Amino acid sequence: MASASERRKVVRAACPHDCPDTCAMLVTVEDGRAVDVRGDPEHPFTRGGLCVKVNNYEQRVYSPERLLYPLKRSGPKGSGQFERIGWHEAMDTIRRRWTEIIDQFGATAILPYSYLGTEGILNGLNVGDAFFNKLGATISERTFCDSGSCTAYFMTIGPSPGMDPESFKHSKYIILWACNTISTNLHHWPFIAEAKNKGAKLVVIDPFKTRTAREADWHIPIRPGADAALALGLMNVIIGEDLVDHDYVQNYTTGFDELKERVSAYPPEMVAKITGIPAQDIRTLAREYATIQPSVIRIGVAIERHANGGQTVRAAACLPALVGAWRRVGGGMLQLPIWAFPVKWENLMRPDWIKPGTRVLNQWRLGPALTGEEPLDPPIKSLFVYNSNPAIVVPEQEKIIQGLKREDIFTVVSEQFLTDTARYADIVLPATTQLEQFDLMFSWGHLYLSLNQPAIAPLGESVSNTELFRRLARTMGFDERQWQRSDEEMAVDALDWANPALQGITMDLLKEKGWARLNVGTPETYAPHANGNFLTPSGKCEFKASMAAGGNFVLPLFRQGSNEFQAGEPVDPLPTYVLPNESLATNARLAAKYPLNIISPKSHAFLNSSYGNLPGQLHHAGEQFVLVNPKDALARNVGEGSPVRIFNDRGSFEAIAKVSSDVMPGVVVAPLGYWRSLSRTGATVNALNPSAFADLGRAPTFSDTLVEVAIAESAIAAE
Ligand SMILES: Nc1nc2c(c(=O)[nH]1)N[C@H]1C(S)=C(S)[C@@H](COP(=O)(O)OP(=O)(O)OC[C@H]3O[C@@H](n4cnc5c(=O)[nH]c(N)nc54)[C@H](O)[C@@H]3O)O[C@H]1N2
Ligand SMILES: Nc1nc2c(c(=O)[nH]1)N[C@H]1C(S)=C(S)[C@@H](COP(=O)(O)OP(=O)(O)OC[C@H]3O[C@@H](n4cnc5c(=O)[nH]c(N)nc54)[C@H](O)[C@@H]3O)O[C@H]1N2
Ligand SMILES: [Mo]
Repeated sequence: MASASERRKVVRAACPHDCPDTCAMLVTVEDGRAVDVRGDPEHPFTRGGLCVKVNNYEQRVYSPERLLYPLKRSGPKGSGQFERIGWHEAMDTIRRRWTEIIDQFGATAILPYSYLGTEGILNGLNVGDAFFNKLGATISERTFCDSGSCTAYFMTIGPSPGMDPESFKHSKYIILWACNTISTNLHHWPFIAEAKNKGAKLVVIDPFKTRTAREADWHIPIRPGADAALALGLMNVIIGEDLVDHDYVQNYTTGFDELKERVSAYPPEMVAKITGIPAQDIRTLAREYATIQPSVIRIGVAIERHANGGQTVRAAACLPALVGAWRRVGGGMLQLPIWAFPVKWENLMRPDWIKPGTRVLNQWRLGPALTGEEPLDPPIKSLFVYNSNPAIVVPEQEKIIQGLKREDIFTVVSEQFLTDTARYADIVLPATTQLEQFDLMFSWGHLYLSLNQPAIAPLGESVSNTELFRRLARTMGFDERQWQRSDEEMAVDALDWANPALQGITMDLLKEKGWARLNVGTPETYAPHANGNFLTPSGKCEFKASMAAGGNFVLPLFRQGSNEFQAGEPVDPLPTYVLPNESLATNARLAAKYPLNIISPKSHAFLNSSYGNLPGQLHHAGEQFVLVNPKDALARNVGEGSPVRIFNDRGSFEAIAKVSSDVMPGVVVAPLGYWRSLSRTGATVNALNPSAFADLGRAPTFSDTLVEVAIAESAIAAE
């Protein structure tokens, strides 16, 4: 008989989600079944906490809705009718269909589509790249998240981790800019709260009074997309009132004189008109930010989501150098500390296998690409989706659904659940959850490397993504070493173990402890740019960006190693403000028809669209809703709880109105993540969003969307 310790064990794991926190988890397993998932109290950043999504992760794992076997479609696309098949038949069908397509149209007729359903280094962003590069498929340019911000940040500061998130406890002035920390980066909050308790001032800049904004000393509502104007206005005051750290600027920056001239065009009175923030508040914010040191700016991902998103990050990234905030621990800027992790991305992606001239398709264009609206030669004949749910997270939702319905597109989806995308698949392949797989985890919100060890055996016939691509490679006759390695061998190959950041960290240590802090100094000492050392071409913080001369670009990480600058897309080398694509000033006719600006931030209870089908999180989130300011509600006869239709020329969806002055007039808020199949009219917020690119890094423009709100017809009919 097995002893009690054999029957019951605690396994060290790490949260798989695309979230900055990458929590250390402890999984209790009894008789091969995970009975409890909790945070590891010893982890210095996540400190034993999880969140409303992952507290009961075992319910996700054992959900009766989990996909456990390969399926083939047995009804019309989208009907959700499938029948169980074996892996052999699934792989055989894929091989047959792909071979036909490749013979007739060439391999670029196959479009892989993925993002960060799991964030693991092995099973995450790049897990399929080597396979699809070998196959010669179209390259998916994945600019889902922070791509514009990264381009801008690289141009200004370079691939620096920036400030240690834990050093926020030493900050005296904290600006959370388009970032809802308490919902989207919860484990960072205690460090901010500690600073606040020691007297630091917390400022939140957001059109909407979020959970985080409620806790701030000062919430500054701003019109969506106006942030660059604010940053330029702050610099106007800082330079005009001589609050500049001249010594820092002289030694560690480039382009001050040009910046000075540029910002002279943004006096507070003018910026007030653009942003909706009173001129006096702009002056106060500039003075406090410049003089209360160390000050820090934390930018959220949402800051990039409009026509001017990249230049907004450029402008914000100039501020800390201008006032010398980088000099002290607790000062500077936090974007993504991911750049501290020495991952050998090329080893995962194998860009060396990309055939010259292979077509690249940006992921925001999925709808037009599938419907044929975007002329493609060859057209897309097969779609292979893993780690993503494009039917919900990608704009122009109606076009995506139309495209997914096409009988002539062979669609395969690897998933844990029958998502709104998977419903349209010809073949569905079951994927493991984090408790059933091995992975190594970076973080984009702290400086700890984690190891996720499998706690239980895969459920049903589900397989990890690494195993999925081993099987596909075998099916297609690829026999390179790439697919003959075990997960652990892959992990060894995935990191640059000789890099100083990994000094003292070994696989054995990770196995024993679960995680290790990168060797980059401590939160008490880490001040990466106290003496400049920026990672730009000049080694300085480039107010005037030398990289702008090459044009717009997307980081190699998001487009698999080919980092050509995009000729013909000139970039202003100085931070600048340009009008949103959709606004009164840019298109008065559009604004007359659709006067409200919709924003679609993250839901507190979902993780993008993950958990949007699970009862606990659905209960927490409530029915799909839209927040409307009382003035806008009154003008439309909309009351609290009214069913409303939110619409523009691209589409519409229905939701329950919540009337609240938490949102500024002229703006409505509809959180991301609700499922179409569980919504009132089979549509969610991305039915309204455009697939237009922002100015840098081909980032999305979710916050640059005009709509109108009206009482839903169903509600009128019921009266
Ligand atoms: N609970 C939860 N946590 C998550 C996620 C989730 O879905 N749910 N998703 C994860 C992922 S993938 C990401 S990228 C991060 C994102 O996390 P955040 O960076 O916090 O992004 P959002 O929640 O989308 O938006 C943050 C805030 O920006 C505001 N905002 C929108 N447009 C503008 C604008 O133009 N200007 C300004 N100043 N503010 C604006 C919104 O009102 C919102 O409150 O969260 C991660 N964590
Ligand atoms: N309107 C609007 N749209 C947005 C955003 C917004 O704020 N507003 N945010 C954007 C941002 S920042 C992001 S990051 C994207 C996120 O977009 P996605 O990365 O597509 O995020 P999810 O919706 O969570 O879909 C991930 C899917 O992967 C599945 N999955 C999880 N683990 C595995 C695995 O191991 N294997 C396989 N095969 N599948 C797995 C999950 O079940 C889930 O269905 O959305 C973007 N879209
Ligand atoms: Mo994201």
